[in-house]
Amino acid sequence: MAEFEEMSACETTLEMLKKAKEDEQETAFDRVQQQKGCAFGEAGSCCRICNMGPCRINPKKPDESRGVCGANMDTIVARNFARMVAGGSSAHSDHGRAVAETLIMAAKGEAVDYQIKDRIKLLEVAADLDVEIGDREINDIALEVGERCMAMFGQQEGELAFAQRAPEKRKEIWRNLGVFPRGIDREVVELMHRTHMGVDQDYENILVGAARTALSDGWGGSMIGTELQDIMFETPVPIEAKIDLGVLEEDQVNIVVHGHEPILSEMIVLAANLPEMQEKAERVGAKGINLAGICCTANEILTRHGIPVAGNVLQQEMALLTGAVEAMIVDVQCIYQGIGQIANCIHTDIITTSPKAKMPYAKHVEFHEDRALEIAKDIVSSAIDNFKNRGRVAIPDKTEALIAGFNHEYINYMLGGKFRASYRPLNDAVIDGRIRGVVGVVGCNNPRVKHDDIHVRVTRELIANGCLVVMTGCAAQSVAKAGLMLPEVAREICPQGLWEVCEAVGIPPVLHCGSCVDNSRILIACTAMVHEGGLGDDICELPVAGCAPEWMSEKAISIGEYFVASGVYTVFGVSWPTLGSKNVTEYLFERYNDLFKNTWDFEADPEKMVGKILSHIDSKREALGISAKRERVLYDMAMRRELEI
Ligand code: SF4
Ligand code: MSK
Repeated sequence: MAEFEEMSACETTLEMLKKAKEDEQETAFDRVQQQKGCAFGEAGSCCRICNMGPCRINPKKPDESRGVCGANMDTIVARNFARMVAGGSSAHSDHGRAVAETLIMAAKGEAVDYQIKDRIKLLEVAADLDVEIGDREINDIALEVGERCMAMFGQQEGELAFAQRAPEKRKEIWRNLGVFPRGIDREVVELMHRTHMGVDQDYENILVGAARTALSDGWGGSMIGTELQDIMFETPVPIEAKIDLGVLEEDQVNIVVHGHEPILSEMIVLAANLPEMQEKAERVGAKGINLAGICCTANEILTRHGIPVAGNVLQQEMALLTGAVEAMIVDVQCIYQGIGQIANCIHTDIITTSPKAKMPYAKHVEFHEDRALEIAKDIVSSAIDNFKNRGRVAIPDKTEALIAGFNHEYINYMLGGKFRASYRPLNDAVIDGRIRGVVGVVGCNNPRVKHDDIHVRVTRELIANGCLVVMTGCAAQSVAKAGLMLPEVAREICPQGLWEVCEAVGIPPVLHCGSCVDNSRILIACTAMVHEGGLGDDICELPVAGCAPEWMSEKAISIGEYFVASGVYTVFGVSWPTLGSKNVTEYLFERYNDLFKNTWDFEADPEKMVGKILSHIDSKREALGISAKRERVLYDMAMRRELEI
């Protein structure tokens, strides 16, 4: 095992890596050894956007050469970075668009398997979009909300409606810089145009443009995804569940959903629970149907239904290697082509469902919202039929419990109560030093670093230093597997102030807030902290930070960029894609501060990453005049009433 131990901090992953070797199966952990990387690509200094190239500039001698067109290192690096933002933004936003389309179909009665489950959220969103409520039918309101959201994609002028939710000072910054996002598609298209051969060749201008596109993701596409998913599938509330490969069941039909859009996975949940499907499973000799998730679609059905999570992105191949998965149903994003190769050697069916995402060695069953449940039943039924084809099964005997499903609405409720919903107690706990700061730890796994290890080390260190941590994506799953998403962890690891807050409210010190599009929930929570008062007038003044210690996806770069442009200091690990250009890197790491009042940063070492985050948080506390630990004041009812006035 020794050679494997450097690859992952996750016990079940190590177990399956050993099995992969015995079975002569290849995984991402093997392929990363074969792919040694390229110095030009790593520095961001390789350009292949026109056929005069590819052109490469030596990062060690950046001034000695240029591309055939004359593009210098700064232009090439900035264009590559901006194109990552455009790619990430387009993925989140196309997800948001699919959700808006489904809401419209549901409201029109054309997708009868979907309903409006969270009416309160619908009315809140309607109010933000200036949709008339009055005594209109709920479906009429939903239709107009869906159409307004859909219009945000094609909007050509004006300011994106959801971005109006940001603090006033932040919006002024965006207006003054000319980066207030217009339409979502427009921003992505414009950034692709600007970074086309022979267009924008001023690296500063390219990087300001990248911020506008990223903002159209965070305050646009991703936020549409999150809000409309809550409306159709309910806003999550804390729920207990299990995580890790041990959630797969030897005596049941195992179906794993993987990808991102809950439009599909919600229907699989429904279909798998139908009595007719359970009976069919029993007829083939199984004790039932066991549904589990991988990656962000797992987070969606975890936070709404408590469906167990088999693992994060680097465990998709591990789940198949158990030999216990009858079907892995995928839609879009983060799906390794490698799963097809493994599935080709075992009984598992990989079922692709989106016309946008097909792959070799997979069955394609196209998903259509107007026949959603019928198609989901067909898929579940075919998985049951596949149970008889199982070979040898080896499921790791390990799961971990977690509490998931936190978000702005629940923070508001749990801290303030149903009738006095408020961020006041959170802000007060930050002001009096019981909570040192709030840190978002988000993003993917990347086999170039030890799987899960950096997430867990960074998060553990942050809570040990009094920070409340909010998490999404695969990062959240890493930390949940390590047992840090349980309330009792607070007293074991956190300083007294933080554990007292956690125990008083009954929350873990690490809050699972959902999937990648749900990073928009963190923007809303930061804005609510500003609006509550006492912590400055803008997000950049809050003692908060963001990090993605094991990132790999373009989506992570888009998320980081919209966090920074929204005023959140953000540190990435693994490696940084602009190091070929000193100017571009300085612009993002230093001069963004003049523009957005906070910056990007890079730090691969987990201890140093935590050090940077804590010193940033402490500097913000200092600037707010709250660096000295204050006396704890216990509010009585009279004081609470006074606060409400
Ligand atoms: Fe080379 Fe310029 Fe073409 Fe890029 S755009 S490949 S630097 S010639
Ligand atoms: S799924 S984007 S690996 S977090 Fe959202 Fe995980 Fe990263 Fe995909």
